[in-house]
Amino acid sequence: MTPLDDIHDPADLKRLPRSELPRVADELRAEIVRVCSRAGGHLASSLGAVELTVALHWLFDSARDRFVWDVGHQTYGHKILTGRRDAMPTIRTPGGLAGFTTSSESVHDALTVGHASTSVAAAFGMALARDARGQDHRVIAVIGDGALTGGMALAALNQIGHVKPKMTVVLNDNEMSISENVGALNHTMRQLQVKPWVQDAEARSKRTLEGVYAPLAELGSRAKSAARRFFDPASDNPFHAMGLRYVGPVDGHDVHALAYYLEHIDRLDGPTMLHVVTRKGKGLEVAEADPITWHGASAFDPDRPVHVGKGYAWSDAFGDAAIQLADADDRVWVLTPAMREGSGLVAYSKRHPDRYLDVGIAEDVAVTTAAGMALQGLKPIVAIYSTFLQRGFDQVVHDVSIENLDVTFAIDRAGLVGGDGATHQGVYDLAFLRALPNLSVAMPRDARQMRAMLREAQRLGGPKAVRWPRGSVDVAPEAPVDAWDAIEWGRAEVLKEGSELWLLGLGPTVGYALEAAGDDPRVGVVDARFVKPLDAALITRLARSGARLVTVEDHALPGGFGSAVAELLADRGLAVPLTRLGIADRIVPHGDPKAQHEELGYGPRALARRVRELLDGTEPSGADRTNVGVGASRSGVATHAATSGADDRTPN
Ligand code: HTL
Ligand code: MG
Repeated sequence: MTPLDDIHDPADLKRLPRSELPRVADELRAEIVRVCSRAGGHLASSLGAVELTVALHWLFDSARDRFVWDVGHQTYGHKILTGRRDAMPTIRTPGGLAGFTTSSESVHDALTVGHASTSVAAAFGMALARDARGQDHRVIAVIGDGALTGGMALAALNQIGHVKPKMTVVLNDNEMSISENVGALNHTMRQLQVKPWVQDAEARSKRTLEGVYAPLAELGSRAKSAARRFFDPASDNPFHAMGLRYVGPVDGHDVHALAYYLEHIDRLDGPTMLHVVTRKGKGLEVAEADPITWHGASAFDPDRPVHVGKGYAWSDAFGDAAIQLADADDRVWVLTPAMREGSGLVAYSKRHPDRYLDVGIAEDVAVTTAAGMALQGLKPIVAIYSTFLQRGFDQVVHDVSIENLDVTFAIDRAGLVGGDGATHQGVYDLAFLRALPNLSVAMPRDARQMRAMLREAQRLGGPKAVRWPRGSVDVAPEAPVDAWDAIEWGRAEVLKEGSELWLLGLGPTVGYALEAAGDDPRVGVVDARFVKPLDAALITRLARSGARLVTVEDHALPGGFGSAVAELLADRGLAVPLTRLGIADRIVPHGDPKAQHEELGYGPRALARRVRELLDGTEPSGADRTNVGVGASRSGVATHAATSGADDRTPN
């Protein structure tokens, strides 16, 4: 029987004596490794936050106090301690626990989250609401050093330091984002860490042990001077300069020290930042040695942990294409908002370190920096996930589209993304990009087409977006840029002729359409390739033939590819039967994308059924058939069965 076996609720933890906390932490760490070895997941971040998690839950009450975890990917320990231990093996799998904190999953999850840098503003709002409503609960944001590079986090701190509500911001500083953290503040945090307090780790933890609960005045003189440094309001401290009380740095793996300082801070008024130094991957040798690889793990053998590679992905195809584009033209730059690995840019960053820029978790900065570069004659490529481009939308409108600048957006993870779930689905970019003047949007169906589109985007200039899904792709045969396929911008491709019904696919749904069409001579298949500009001539010709049109997209229906086709038909007065398949107006939770495509009605099998119904006239007329029976239950958990492939479950 371990201490953890007796913890079914945080109240059980609170009953344990302080001396038991290190044992709980060790057991919690082992449990996280066990869970991730079977289910995969955000292993390294969760391991680094174990002591912090134990200290917070031992002291405070997450059902009432608000723990606001940034990103929510470091919360496996939090989930285990808050009654979800038995469900942990299902994490990130269809119908199982979400990978991030999710308010509908537990009263202990204050916020549904997945994108970085939101915790501080959300916690600020909660603190203001508490005060406005005369409540007295605690509000504690926990933000990583990576997430702190986001403008929203910094802007929120700036407000907190001005308004000064009582709240604690724990800065969990492990010197890592997914890759090495970047930015000037990152260097400043290193300097803060060099304080003697941190250098003298062993003596410190002994001292802290002796000093826990003792009021500061009762501490020995050495501890007192250390404590003075600790609460040092030095004006060169950036957080103090923003109006927060700064405490730290504290060894984030010393659970007694954490409990001591958290409790002490709790007695103070106003906002306090507690700077906690942790090690990403703490306690699992391979993860400590290589926290980048182990940021997100697939299932592994806990006795011999080896990271399983993913094969050749769309991101790799992009990275290879980017290298060649930059080889061929020294005006090419690639910018990433903290997603070097996920965007396939490791090799590029080594090959062209002087034309590579990681701006931190700051998508807005990536887009507007690219705009500045383009204004001055460079040809920047912004490599960005669809879901994170949402953070840079205004910048795309205001700084790129209006100026009609030569910025190429290389949009990864377009479509449903699997285990990361609702917060990370890349299913809105067509809708928000399609509205923008000057900007056009393409989606390839294979790696050759992808690189052809990227080259053409750069050659034509202007704002151009090329988007592709998560997952594996064929390897395009190596060829110099000049020998890449030609592609006519805005031209769709007829892949199969048909007489009665045309399936118009985009990216991955082109393959679905071909599969569903089989060799039925009545069913034609078009690879649309461009959502903007649409191939109006081709679509008009198909519409005039009297055949039914069916658009198929892995994207939200409102504003998506099908909407673009519907607008074209309406604008040209073409009254033709049109069926739009895609994601209706709903949130899609984590799951296996291929299974979800079927349930949403546009996977190959569902599509084949639908085509038969449409051709046979058995389609129920007038009924809204979009996405029947699919989607999230109130808990945000998928209702469908598990058929997931490991690849889609690997976290970002
Ligand atoms: N951009 C935005 C707006 N949100 C997210 N979540 C990402 C990108 C991708 N992302 C993560 S976790 C992470 C990034 C960049 C690194 C966070 O570093 P931090 O925490 O220092 O805050 P650490 O991992 O414990 O060191 C996910 O999508 C999960
Ligand atoms: Mg970090």
